[in-house]
Amino acid sequence: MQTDGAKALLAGELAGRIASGDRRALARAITLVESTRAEDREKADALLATILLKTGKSIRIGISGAPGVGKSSFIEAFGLHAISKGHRVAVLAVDPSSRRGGGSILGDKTRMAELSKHGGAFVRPSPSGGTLGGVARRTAEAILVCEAAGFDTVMVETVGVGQSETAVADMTDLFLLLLAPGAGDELQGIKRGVVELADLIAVNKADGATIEAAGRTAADYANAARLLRPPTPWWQPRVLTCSAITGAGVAEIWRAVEEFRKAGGVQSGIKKRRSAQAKARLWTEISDALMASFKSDRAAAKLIPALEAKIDSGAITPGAAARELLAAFRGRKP
Ligand SMILES: Nc1nc2c(ncn2[C@@H]2O[C@H](COP(=O)(O)OP(=O)(O)OP(=O)(O)O)[C@@H](O)[C@H]2O)c(=O)[nH]1
Ligand SMILES: [Mg+2]
Repeated sequence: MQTDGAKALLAGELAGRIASGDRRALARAITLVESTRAEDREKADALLATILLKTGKSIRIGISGAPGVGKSSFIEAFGLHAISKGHRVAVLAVDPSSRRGGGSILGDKTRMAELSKHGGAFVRPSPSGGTLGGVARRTAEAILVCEAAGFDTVMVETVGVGQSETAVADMTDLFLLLLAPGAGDELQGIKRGVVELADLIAVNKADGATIEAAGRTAADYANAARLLRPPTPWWQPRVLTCSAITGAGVAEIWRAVEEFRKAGGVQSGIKKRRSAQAKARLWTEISDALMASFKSDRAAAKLIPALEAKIDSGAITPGAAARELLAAFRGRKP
């Protein structure tokens, strides 16, 4: 059993190596936060506590869309464009589906061939196994680790097959929905409500034989988007077209991201979003572990306001706060 001092020392060393740009340390740290072993969890919490003040400075972009719409190809083009503008790009994937044979991960690797090799990028395939909630929490923490490593742009790809879009929208600043030309959202397998989550909608494959269909699809969605209530009062969702293959429209989407970031900085719009997300995650942590009995425990309930305040001020992760509450709860049991 390691003492707290020894754990802090190890966390400090790993944090230092991450900050200095050590790729292997970054990969190791993400493996640590993804681990479900209790002893790794302690080390991960120590690491996250050490790096927390260095996190939060990136733009977090969630990218979703039906299978085959071109998410990975788009991220390759989009990520390379961002790098050409001087940014450093980390890509994380969330894949809660049962496709664990390695197929999609392998596919993503080959489709992001150039980005994966680029010195300004870090591409991490999805953690395998576990519930969506578990995968989502680990990805949220992996975002923090990437930020501590100096990545100023973090993209989270998820395949739109259920609740995963919501999970990704709940851990990012900007939710970008990719669509294919032609079909309406039901036909594309987009669940009701997902379009309403989007800050940006991009109709991909605006090239070759599908260029006109892409334009029509974008116009249809732009009309629909005007009728929707925007997810936030400070940003009106936009609909654009692009081609991951020719690169058309990619620069415009990046510009829209920059404008979103600017708008979200005014009156702390993005900060408020993150604050709401962090509080939501705190509660997911608790309910996953001990929902029913925990909710009736007064000793734990008393600690909640102070911990939420600490999350707000950036002093603690939602995960670490949840474990503190559970410890207080367990302390009351015989
Ligand atoms: N014409 C055209 N084809 C594209 C474009 N983007 C992607 N594709 C093709 O569409 C197919 C799927 O692309 P992916 O990037 O793997 O799509 P994905 O959404 O990541 O797929 P999953 O991860 O399996 O859900 C591939 O054959 C791509 O070459 C595009 O802009 N134009
Ligand atoms: Mg993909």
